[in-house]
Amino acid sequence: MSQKLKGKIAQPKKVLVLAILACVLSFGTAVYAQSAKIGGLEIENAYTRATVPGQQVAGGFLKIENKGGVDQLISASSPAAGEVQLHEMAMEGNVMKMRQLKEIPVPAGGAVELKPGGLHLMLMNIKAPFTAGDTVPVKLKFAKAGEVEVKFPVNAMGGGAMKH
Ligand SMILES: [Cu+2]
Repeated sequence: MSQKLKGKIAQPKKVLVLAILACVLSFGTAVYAQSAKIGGLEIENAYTRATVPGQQVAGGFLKIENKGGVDQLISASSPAAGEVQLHEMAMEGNVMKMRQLKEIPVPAGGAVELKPGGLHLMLMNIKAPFTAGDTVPVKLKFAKAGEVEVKFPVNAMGGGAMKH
């Protein structure tokens, strides 16, 4: 990923995190369980985005912190989607392209962030539109730590999330 692209992404991401935080605070605790733990792994700031009718795919974003040894995210699934793929978005020349990955490495004692414009989950063939305020359960499978279900809050599209 080019430095130029990184710079562009950094700012909106901060705003988005604040928007999610605002949602969590105003809606209480139970519904917006956006973090989870398994073994030495901590999943944080998981979210997806509202879709429009007819939209077949949605991105899933999260941060994985690893206090243990090296691991790999090897698959994901959700009852809300026909299939969940591991994707990477990167510039090829001046064209933004997505490609499917077999696994996403989680470095020992480090972290990996799935975020717009980079690594992400791709929820394919979603069964019903995602509505802001809903949550989408996604099961993540790690090579060593095993499986964990994370509830992804659905963020409003664009600036809509800010109204909370
Ligand atoms: Cu994708």
